[in-house]
Amino acid sequence: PPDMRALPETSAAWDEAQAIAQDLLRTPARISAKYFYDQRGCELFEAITRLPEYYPTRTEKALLLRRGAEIARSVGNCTSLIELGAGNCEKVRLLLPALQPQCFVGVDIAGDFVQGAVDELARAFPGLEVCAVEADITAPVTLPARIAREGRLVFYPGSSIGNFSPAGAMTLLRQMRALAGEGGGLLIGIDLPKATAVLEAAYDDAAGITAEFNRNALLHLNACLGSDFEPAQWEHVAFFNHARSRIEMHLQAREALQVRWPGGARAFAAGERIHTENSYKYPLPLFMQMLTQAGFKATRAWTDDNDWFAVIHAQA
Ligand code: AVI
Repeated sequence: PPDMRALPETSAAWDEAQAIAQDLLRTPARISAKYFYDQRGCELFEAITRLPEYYPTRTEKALLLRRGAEIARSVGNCTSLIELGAGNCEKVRLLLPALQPQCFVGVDIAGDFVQGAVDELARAFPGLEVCAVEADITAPVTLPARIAREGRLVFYPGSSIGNFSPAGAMTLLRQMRALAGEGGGLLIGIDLPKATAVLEAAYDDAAGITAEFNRNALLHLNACLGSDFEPAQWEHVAFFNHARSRIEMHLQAREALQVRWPGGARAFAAGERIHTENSYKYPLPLFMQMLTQAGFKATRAWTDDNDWFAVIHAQA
């Protein structure tokens, strides 16, 4: 029987549990991609970024380093650099020497974590003012009043924009345009379409880390919902959906099974799937159009020699 001690204790936790249950009861069932990122999930994602098959992180880092001077020239005056989903603030270290902003603002849903990271950044870059803002970047972000309106560069690396639906991505781009303000800009990393084998290997690595990352969402759900998912009963499935230009990740039931939680249950047939993530791969010209539609003006893009990944500067 489900463990009733796992019943949510606060009304926010109760609402969250309701939303999770609703998604599990859909056909096909789905889990919001945000459930990947509990403590273990963040560790697994870091391990993914170091996998030989997962090219985006190292390709983007190499681009930021190699093109730093050109990026800085394109950006011009940068008073404050504002990173969305800053996490450990690792990537911005590559940009700071070239951009030389007065101030760095790290925005992340994990407030304590990003505070620690910006403090460390301040030690590594004496003279740099730093500020941590705890916020969910999918809603409009408000910065402390002391962050100047002029000369803002919003930084959104990692091709995380690809994990939103195209409509969600447009909403986010418009919010970034508002945050950057008149005369500001956006520096964003996007993953590009490429050979299916390269894409699929990046999301189904030989060491099985991405599979573990995918299955870990079930353990996170057990913690939030009090459900009794058995990760071993689920197979990791990742493929490129050509028609929608996206990697899809699913969890597929290895056998007929039932999942229970306080107040609900769902039966899964053998082979039935739960959709856990999309990762859109926008062709560069299409993404440039999206930026224009979101209200950005001139855009400049840098890609690696394989044209696998792009870093784009768009003026607000
Ligand atoms: C965070 N995000 C950009 C990753 C991606 O590539 O879509 C998440 C990920 N999922 C599986 N591997 C990595």
